Amino acid sequence: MDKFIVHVDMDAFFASVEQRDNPEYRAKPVIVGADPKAGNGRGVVSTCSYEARKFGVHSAMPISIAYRKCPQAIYLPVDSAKYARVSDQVINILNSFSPLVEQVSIDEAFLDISDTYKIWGSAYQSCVRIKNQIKEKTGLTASVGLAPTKMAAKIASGLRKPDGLVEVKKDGLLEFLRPLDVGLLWGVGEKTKEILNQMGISTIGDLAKKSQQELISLLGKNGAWFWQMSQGIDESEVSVDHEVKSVSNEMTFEEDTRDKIKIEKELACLCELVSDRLREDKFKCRTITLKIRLEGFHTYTRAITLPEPTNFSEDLIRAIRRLFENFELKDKKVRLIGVRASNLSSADEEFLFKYKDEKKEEVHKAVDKIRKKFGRDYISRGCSVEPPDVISRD
Ligand code: TTP
Ligand code: MG
Repeated sequence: MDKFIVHVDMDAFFASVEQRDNPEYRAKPVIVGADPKAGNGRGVVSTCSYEARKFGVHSAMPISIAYRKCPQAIYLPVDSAKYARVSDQVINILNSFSPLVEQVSIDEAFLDISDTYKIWGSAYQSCVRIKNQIKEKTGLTASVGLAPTKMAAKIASGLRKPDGLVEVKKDGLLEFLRPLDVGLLWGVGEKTKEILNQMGISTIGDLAKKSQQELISLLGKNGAWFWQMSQGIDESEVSVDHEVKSVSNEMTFEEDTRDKIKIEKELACLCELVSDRLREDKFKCRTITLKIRLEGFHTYTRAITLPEPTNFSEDLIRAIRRLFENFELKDKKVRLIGVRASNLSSADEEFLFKYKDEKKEEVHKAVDKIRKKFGRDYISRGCSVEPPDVISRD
């Protein structure tokens, strides 16, 4: 049976919601993110309207640079609760087109409409309907890609933004992929792209001409995967239970700092936040990652994998301390720090023959109860006195 996969991506999502709600912002450059403080602000752009993109502003750009490029823009703070409500509305609409909907971010989802498209005539017509319903019910535009594979659908939705609809037919899949930049393939990051470019491979078509063996010897086991992708082979399914893969929190210092005690204290706070969230969602983690952004914007990550899964803050703190101690600051100041817990497993599973620290569990349960009742600042660990100002979580 032929597969019809749809990828939906809302256009300039946060900024479009703001333009919808404030007609005076429409057709103007709107930048949603940190406060620019007349060019001295810290933090980054979350997103911006297409009008602002013309000035070279984009997501994740430091807000101070965005201000330099487009001082006349309308700067707005992130209203996460509002965007989450709109996101739920969009997902509800998508659920009415197929039971197989996989939300991949706040404004993006895959649908498998292979079994349901006939209700609306054709797969293409189903996509037209999806776009129309989103427009009618939320007042916003979405870009949609329709293809026989997830990867092609995702690429297709990005090609004619905003308000795009691109269909890739099964027998046109290779032709569609051939001229595209090789960097669009899933898993090809900047480094791999550079290696490939050096070999004279700049398009997916160039890659498709190589043999699988050649790519494996060049890129290791990933080579096989890239080869498959370049041949249009992508059997990944739209998975309904989208798993949470990691829990993380990060914060930016008001002022760059090289004060190690201060940094360690904030790291401990972040570990507490992450471990609270793990326990709340009934997860344990094995891998803990430290993220450090230094002045000048170089960002580094260091990870450690523990022998046993945990969601105790003290285990996270111990691991992060070790990573931080071994990280050479080289006298540079730190701008941002983050803690990520990944390699998650369910905390509900009974590890029958494994070590289980019941005393610790009791303490953590008690702390969770107190925090639920009186707020999370009511009780904290000695090494993390002030909770940090958290700027992002995922
Ligand atoms: P995207 O879909 O990547 O971007 P977008 O919807 O703003 O624009 P596009 O038309 O290109 O799809 O991200 C969705 C939302 O997620 C975006 O509106 C804001 C938020 N976001 C961040 O907060 N930080 C980021 O670095 C990115 C990429 C997105
Ligand atoms: Mg989007």
